Amino acid sequence: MNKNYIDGKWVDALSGQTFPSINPATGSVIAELPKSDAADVDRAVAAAERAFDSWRKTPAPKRGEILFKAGQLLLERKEQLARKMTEEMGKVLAETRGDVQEAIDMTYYMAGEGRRLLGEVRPSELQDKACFAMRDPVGVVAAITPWNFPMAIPSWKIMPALIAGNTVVFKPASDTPLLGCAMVEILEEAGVPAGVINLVHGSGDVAGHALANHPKVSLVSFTGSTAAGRNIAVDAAGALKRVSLELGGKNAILVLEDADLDLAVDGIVWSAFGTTGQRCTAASRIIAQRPAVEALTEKLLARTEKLRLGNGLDPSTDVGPLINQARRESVHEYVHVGRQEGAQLLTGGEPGSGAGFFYEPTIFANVGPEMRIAQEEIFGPVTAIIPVTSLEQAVQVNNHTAYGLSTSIYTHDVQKAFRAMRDISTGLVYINAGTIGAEIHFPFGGTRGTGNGHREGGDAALDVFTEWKTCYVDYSGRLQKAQIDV
Ligand code: UN1
Repeated sequence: MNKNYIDGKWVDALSGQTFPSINPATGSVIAELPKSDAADVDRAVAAAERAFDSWRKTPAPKRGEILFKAGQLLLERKEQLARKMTEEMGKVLAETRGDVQEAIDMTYYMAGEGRRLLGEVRPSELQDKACFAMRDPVGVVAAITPWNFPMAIPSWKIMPALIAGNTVVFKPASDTPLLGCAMVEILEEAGVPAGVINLVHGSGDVAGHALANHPKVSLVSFTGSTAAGRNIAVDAAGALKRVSLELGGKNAILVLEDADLDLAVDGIVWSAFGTTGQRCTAASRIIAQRPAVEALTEKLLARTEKLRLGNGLDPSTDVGPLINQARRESVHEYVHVGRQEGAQLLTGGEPGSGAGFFYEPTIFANVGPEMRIAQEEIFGPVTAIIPVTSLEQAVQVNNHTAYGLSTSIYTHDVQKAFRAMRDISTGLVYINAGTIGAEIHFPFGGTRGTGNGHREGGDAALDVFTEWKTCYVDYSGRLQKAQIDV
């Protein structure tokens, strides 16, 4: 259903307006979706608010059974969802299958939490008194998600929110609305009651803004650009609204002189050009120790020049298109900036041919750590080789950006690997693997401008979607006073 989903019904925007979903590999319109505004958001939030009391009282294991069913439906439809995702978002089929798999994993994982949702039990300092802390849902959750992981990232937000007893208003990216519909159809079919999950399509500026600012929304969980995240945080501060932000990255792969260069090149190609560089975990910097630079560059260049651009549905394609024309212009602008800064363009640097929003995999060499292409998130298939002399310098350069999501280091030296793990200041660290490929049952997120201190995935997600309630039960039958000397 290419519509909004509010209070268990598929509906158009109240204004009757629509916007197109476009296949980025062909430029053609594949669907029209409701262009929602504050009035639609109001209805969705009201439905979520009404549904909250009965959902929070539904036993968590029962909520888990519904999520388990949703996981099964995702699994059954994995192939068809992956194809639809390639059509709407552009990345190659192997990756869209992975995206759906990540949603399956998260859904099953959170279904299991229905029989756990661990709290804390500790002894009381007083006799005949019990103390424990349990997790309460926060209320109506706004899930505002990006287009680069159209099923996986919504699942990171919606599944922990639902298992914890929250109700949700979901605003998927306006570039990937059909996958948002598919996710909600599955939740509906799995038995999520009316009002518990609601879907509102539209732009971030109008629908997203209205949702994030709605006074009845208790928590905003947002993944997207740092600029948009900052605005959400500023707006939410006045209302003391809970906000969980997952924002940009400027991730690096550190290649030390002793590294297995073929293995490193595998990791670089996958992390820099997979998803056409459109991951917040993408490797847009290669910080290489000088003795390794020449051989690494040669091998990387040879591999990169073999990559085939094309429609992600074609099995021979390695790299799909960028999501839209605006992104392509922005990537091209960064290539221009890199040239002006004096970096050496080794390969790529041009839009691909055809009607889609293709861009050639691009490598810059001799990049200085302070250049804009080494500091700013490009979100495209562009990576920059930065030569350094030592591990210490590599770590220092790595840590010195406005972001702090993911770092990888290639070395066989266990001492260096452990020093790097100690000193790298990003939320994710990989040893002898690229910067992408986080698993859903561990904390995911980053330091500095990558977020606001929260993590998705694992138990950490539950800390975002619940609030602690501590209960003290005095069964002594007399007044007992904590902390007071008798
Ligand atoms: C993102 O790019 O926003 O580790 C998320 C990874 C994926 C998730 C990426 N599992 O790259």
